[in-house]
Amino acid sequence: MAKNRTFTMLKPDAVEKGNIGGILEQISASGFRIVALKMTQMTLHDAQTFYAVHNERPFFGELVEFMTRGPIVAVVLEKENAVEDFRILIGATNPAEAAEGTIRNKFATSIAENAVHGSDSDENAEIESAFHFSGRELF
Ligand code: FUP
Repeated sequence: MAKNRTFTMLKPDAVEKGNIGGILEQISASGFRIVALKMTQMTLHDAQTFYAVHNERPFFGELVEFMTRGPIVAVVLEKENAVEDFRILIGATNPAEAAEGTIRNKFATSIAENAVHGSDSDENAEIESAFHFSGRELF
């Protein structure tokens, strides 16, 4: 199977709790290669744009507030079957439903503060990667 890419963010809750190292360690140990990585803080406009697909949902305001309250770590990852395998590695959106040993099971506290993002398709991985990184930042 060909290698492909996915995009993740370690969210403000994960950064606040000092979990950057623990999460990146689990990602690397699971066979993902880091293609790009940066610590940054999303503006209100950034978060509204990144999550535009959810703008009619009741949780949109809280989501945008949460995602802008502190720095995040944006990462592009490469692996065979990257998108699907990364979704398995992070577990269900709600950590109460996330399988034992998944990143959200270990590091998330609620459906809103769920530690990590993971792209849900190859197409969105490309869009989300381009949102945070220029071509020269991808290695
Ligand atoms: P996921 O793809 O697992 O990140 O989940 P979604 O795309 O469905 O949701 C995106 C983000 O919206 C979640 F990471 C957290 C937030 N969210 C809520 O705060 N409440 C909900 O009921 C659903 C999602």
